[in-house]
Amino acid sequence: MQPTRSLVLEATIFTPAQLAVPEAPQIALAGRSNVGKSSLVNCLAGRKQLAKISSTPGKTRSLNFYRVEPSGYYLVDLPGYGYARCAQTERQKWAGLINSYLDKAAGLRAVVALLDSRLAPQRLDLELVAYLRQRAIPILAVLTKADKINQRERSRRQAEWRDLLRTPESPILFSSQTGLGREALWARLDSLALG
Ligand SMILES: Nc1nc2c(ncn2[C@@H]2O[C@H](COP(=O)(O)OP(=O)(O)OP(=O)(O)O)[C@@H](O)[C@H]2O)c(=O)[nH]1
Ligand SMILES: [Mg+2]
Repeated sequence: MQPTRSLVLEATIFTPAQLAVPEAPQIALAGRSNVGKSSLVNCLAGRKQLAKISSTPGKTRSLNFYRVEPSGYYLVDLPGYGYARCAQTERQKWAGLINSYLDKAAGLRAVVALLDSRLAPQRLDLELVAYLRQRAIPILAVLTKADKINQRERSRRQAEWRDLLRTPESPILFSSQTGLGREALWARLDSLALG
């Protein structure tokens, strides 16, 4: 039987000054704006409105702490980066918030890198991977919006990312629309956070 889990939004943070990082294990979610991060959180939670979704990219400007019940670890939704129309000052604010989180997050076990399965690896994705590597943070790759592509494209994209990440493990194919990959992702999150 599949375990029941729920997500409880515990804190929403807009500035480094507001940031109090819990001691419990944490897994952060990162990805380009519009990649489907909020939809993935809602899909994991089995709730439509937990994380706000909009058709306007760059909606999530805050850092959101979701407590996983009953295990007690956290999923931390990092603000989407690289929104084209976002001003330089906004980008600096983004970097400031993320950096201060990563500096304080002693319990951080991994970052889930959300990658759009429809697109070839983007410059910003590669920058994220390089950044996490540099900080020696384990990466779990998840290919979003997999309902939009066929099986052949899925396999090709997985292989592409395996090569880029130099890991034997394939990225998880995920769709918030169909629930594809939901249980596989929960199992990986549990094992990274608790294992
Ligand atoms: N077909 C399909 N569309 C999706 C999926 N996930 C997200 N979308 C759509 O992609 C758009 C962006 O989704 P969000 O979940 O808001 O993306 P986000 O990464 O949180 O975006 P920001 O917070 O704005 O940076 C929305 O129009 C979603 O409906 C998916 O699995 N399949
Ligand atoms: Mg969002």
